[in-house]
Amino acid sequence: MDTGDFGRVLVIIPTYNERENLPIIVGRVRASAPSVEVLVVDDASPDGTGELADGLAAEDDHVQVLHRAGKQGLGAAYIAGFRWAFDHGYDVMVEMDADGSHQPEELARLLSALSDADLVIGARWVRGGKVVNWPKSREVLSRGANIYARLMLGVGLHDATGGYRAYRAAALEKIGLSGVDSRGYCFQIDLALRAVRLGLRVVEVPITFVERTRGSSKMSGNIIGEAMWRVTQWGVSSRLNRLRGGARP
Ligand SMILES: Nc1nc2c(ncn2[C@@H]2O[C@H](COP(=O)(O)OP(=O)(O)OP(=O)(O)O)[C@@H](O)[C@H]2O)c(=O)[nH]1
Ligand SMILES: [Mg+2]
Repeated sequence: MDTGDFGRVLVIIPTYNERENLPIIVGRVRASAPSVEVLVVDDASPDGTGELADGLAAEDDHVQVLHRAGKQGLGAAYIAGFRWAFDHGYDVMVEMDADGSHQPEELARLLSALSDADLVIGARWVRGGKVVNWPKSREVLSRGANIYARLMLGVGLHDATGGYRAYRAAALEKIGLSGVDSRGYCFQIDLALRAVRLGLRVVEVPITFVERTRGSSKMSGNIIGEAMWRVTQWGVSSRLNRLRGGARP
């Protein structure tokens, strides 16, 4: 299978202060999947990542850049990227972090799973999935968040927070982006939940997630808090709806 079998594939890479990582990740995507195109969505990174991205785009017609005015979170950056992809007629949208955690060399496997799916999630917490260089505390946090989301939301996913994904454009269109306002991590849970509830085919494939070795993490207490709070709200409201005999939201 070639990555071109799915039509036009766009890999969206959100960046905030990823100067050291961006050229490496873009180079790896271009080398391992030459037919796919790349969109960097930069939120006016103070370290000059946006200008660096412009330089990469000037040298390579498969690389483009969307500049945003300021840091507004991962979810908002992806929504802007998805909208741009719709406007430019792409068939598949891929989410990938800039920091090397999501390996471009595994993209072909994600895309091949898309032949029988609407959304493919690269998963760590499934058989064959791995995490390299994570401290125990991060593993506990991620596994715990996923167990909590599974219990609270009743979706059978093992890595609903995973951010290495491939969406068919038609699936994203069905999900609709206008009502999504999750900003941090819980953006990933939000979209997975919407996809499952719409009856879309969501498939998890094992990946090896590699912790960043350059630049700094944007994870924060706020991001964890937002995810906890929203997952709890979604879980409680769907239970209340079921009790009332109504449809799920
Ligand atoms: N455009 C944009 N990108 C962001 C924002 N926050 C994070 N990112 C990018 O989103 C990706 C994931 O962020 P990370 O800092 O790696 O977060 P993480 O993977 O949860 O944390 P680590 O595991 O510690 O790396 C990276 O490419 C970031 O540069 C934001 O507000 N705007
Ligand atoms: Mg990361």
